[in-house]
Amino acid sequence: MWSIRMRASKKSGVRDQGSGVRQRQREIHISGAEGIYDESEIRKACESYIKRALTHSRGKPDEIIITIEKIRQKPKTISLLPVATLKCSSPEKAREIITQKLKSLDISKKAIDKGFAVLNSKKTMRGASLILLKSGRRIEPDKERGVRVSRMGIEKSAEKKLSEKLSGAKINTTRLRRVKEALVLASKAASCRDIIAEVCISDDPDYTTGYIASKESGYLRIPNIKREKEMHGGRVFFIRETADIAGLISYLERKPVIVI
Ligand code: PML
Repeated sequence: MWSIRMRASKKSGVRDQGSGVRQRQREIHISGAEGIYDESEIRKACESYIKRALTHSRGKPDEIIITIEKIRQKPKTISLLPVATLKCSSPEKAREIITQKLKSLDISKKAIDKGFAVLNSKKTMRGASLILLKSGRRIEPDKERGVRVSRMGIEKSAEKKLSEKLSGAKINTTRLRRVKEALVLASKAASCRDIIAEVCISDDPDYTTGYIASKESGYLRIPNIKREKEMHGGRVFFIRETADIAGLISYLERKPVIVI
């Protein structure tokens, strides 16, 4: 089996007033995606990732990186979180729902406020922020990049069953792929003992449904979590204070996991 990962970005340059020479460049995240595939699927998966990178509503990238890597370790098998879609009419209401859920999981106000600051920031990260659930301290080693949840996929028959279930729940075909990918990612994260909850807002300006996920309540989709055309978004994990941080990051980034 092979892990295929794509990330697309563009540089924003700041020019020196006098010389016109580019001084400082910031990488702006455009799009990212990944999965675990059989060798026979590599070409098709790459074509689809390239198309996705070139047609993203966050703009045109000037760099697309595709990594195709053979998985040597036996993947850990996990199950999917249960999915439900909540009723929510505005970002303000979404914030109330999320705050209440996070408080019920014993996550402090300080940590919740830190989470929303990351999710509402204009500086979107390509990975996730890790926030300690009491102190609210951010512990991801690189605050611009964050931690990317990686090396996860879904077994074919499980994917077919999931597609049928989501279609039956009136999630239309244009959303299906996105929901499946986010659900697989959230299920990998929730399988980690020290992750108590996750909140995600898409950084896609055309996509306004987000979610909160936890082992206790599953994957709860939240419509209208942001307004259309807003560019902010991201992903935050609330972490147990006593977590083995290096072990947690290594699990999220490197451990191959397959949903069955
Ligand atoms: C993203 O890929 O932009 C994040 C999607 C989060 C929400 C997916 C859903 O509708 O459940």
